[in-house]
Amino acid sequence: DILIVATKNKGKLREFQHAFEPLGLTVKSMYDYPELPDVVEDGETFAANAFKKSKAVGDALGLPVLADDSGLCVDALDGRPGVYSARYAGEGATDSDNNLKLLGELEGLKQGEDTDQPLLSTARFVCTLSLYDPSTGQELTAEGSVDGWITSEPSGAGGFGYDPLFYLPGHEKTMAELTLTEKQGISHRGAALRALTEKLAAQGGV
Ligand code: ITT
Ligand code: NA
Repeated sequence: DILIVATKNKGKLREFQHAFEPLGLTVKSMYDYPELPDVVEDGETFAANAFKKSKAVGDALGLPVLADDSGLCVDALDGRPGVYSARYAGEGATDSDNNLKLLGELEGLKQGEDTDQPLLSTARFVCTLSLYDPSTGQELTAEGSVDGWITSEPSGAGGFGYDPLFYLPGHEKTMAELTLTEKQGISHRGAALRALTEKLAAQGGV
């Protein structure tokens, strides 16, 4: 069986493959459907953007589609970058551009404070999943989050996006220092996937 995930993000894709391939599902992404146009993500919430993606791709293919909208909410920045996490440093920004932008903003706030303190602000990763079935028009959603700190000392080569800057005090590691299996056990995406699986089981399958 296949599972279509409406994503072009290779880091997300690796995590979905890691979660679903042991269950015998082949994960397809937008790289398998290059003819489909990009979905405009102009929603104000993760849930709105996740549904825009699952619905546009599900309707275009006539098959059930899973979409993920996620991001980083930093307390010292009143929740930014939030739904703008992918393009925080501008349209076409790389993960490294976004990480530099985040450190720049937080270092800017720190002036006059304890400048040796590497933990700059509390933060949380949020993930909303949307599973849409065009044959019934039904949508299932699930959300997950994980709390941590933004550190001025990036570390780790795993994960993607803001993971090297996201410090988990309970593990004394950044998210980028975790294996895929460890990250799945802790992360916003892992939590959202478990919540979605429970909802699916409760209603007896897709
Ligand atoms: P798709 O829409 O194609 O899925 P995207 O990267 O544009 O890919 P989003 O709009 O959901 O996806 O943006 C999410 C951004 O939030 C992502 O680019 C990362 O910068 C960040 N992010 C989300 N999950 C993350 C994670 O597990 N670790 C680190 N950063 C993450
Ligand atoms: Na988005």
